[in-house]
Amino acid sequence: MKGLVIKNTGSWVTVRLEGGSGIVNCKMRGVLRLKGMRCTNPVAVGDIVQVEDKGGDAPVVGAIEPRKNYIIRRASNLSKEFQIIAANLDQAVLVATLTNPETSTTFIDRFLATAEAYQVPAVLCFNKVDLLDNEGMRHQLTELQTLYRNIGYTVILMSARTGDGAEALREQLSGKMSLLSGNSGVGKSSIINLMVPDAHVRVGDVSNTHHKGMHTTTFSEMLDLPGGGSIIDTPGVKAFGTIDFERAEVAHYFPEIFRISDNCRFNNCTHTHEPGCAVRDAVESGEIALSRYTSYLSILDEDPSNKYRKPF
Ligand SMILES: Nc1nc2c(ncn2[C@@H]2O[C@H](COP(=O)(O)OP(=O)(O)OP(=O)(O)O)[C@@H](O)[C@H]2O)c(=O)[nH]1
Ligand SMILES: [Mg+2]
Ligand SMILES: [Zn+2]
Repeated sequence: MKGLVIKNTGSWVTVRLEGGSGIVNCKMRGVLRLKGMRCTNPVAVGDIVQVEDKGGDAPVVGAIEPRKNYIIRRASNLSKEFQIIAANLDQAVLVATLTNPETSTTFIDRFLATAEAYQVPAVLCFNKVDLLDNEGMRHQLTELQTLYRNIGYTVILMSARTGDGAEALREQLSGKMSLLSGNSGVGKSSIINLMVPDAHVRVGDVSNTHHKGMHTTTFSEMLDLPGGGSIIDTPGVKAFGTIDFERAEVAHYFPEIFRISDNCRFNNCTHTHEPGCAVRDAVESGEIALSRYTSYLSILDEDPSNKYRKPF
């Protein structure tokens, strides 16, 4: 039997069988642990898998069909473990907030670079715009919106609380398989509940003292949108460690840096110290945002022992 993985709790995988033959909870089989790969979840939501029912206490997940694409992250800069966030996506939506919690531009850029590397179209969704109660913050949001739109990304501004801007997101999601990712507490589950009225997924608080989320969502789950398409809720992540980036490739995943690097004197320029570097000139003149260049450097600086070749 073949089916689509719609939920993964770690110990159990929920599969929707092909041809409307129902939903089954499956166990993972040990051999699916990838050899030599410290992957915390060999099967991800969005995977197409074979389900084998050999009459044990529960069916097991057998083979995984080759993936069209996936989004992957390392748990932190130091961790050697990685996690496939979701597979077979039409787009990856990063939910970010300027406050309660504050999403760092490094986090945003690492996510976007990963989406570029794995060829998943990325959308940036700034939630909680209702909390931007002063001119300074609204200005900051406008700047970020302009920055990312100019690079070429779709940027949506919204509030899951007031419903402002939700229509733009609804249109963006329509008919597609989308992942929602982001820090804990940015409102991923709140957005799901807005987009899928009968979803009733659990929503948590943001702590008053640290303005951080409480890691309310603990497993990934796919929900169907009323107008067609589906959306994947995921647990909030603290950091977005990149995987499988060769030093020379990193610039390819920052579209505006890559465009300008054509004009660098050396064609193997890393844009760190070389003379005649058009990228550093563009950072100086403000044509490339310093925040983007800083994120670029932060990926270059990652521990090379954390590099893996694409495992799949
Ligand atoms: N003011 C405001 N609060 C929001 C908005 N969206 C969500 N919240 C609140 O933010 C808190 C966290 O929301 P969740 O939807 O649980 O966030 P999450 O991203 O799913 O968090 P994790 O599951 O922990 O990753 C809740 O108290 C929500 O009510 C918004 O647009 N504006
Ligand atoms: Mg959640
Ligand atoms: Zn250069």
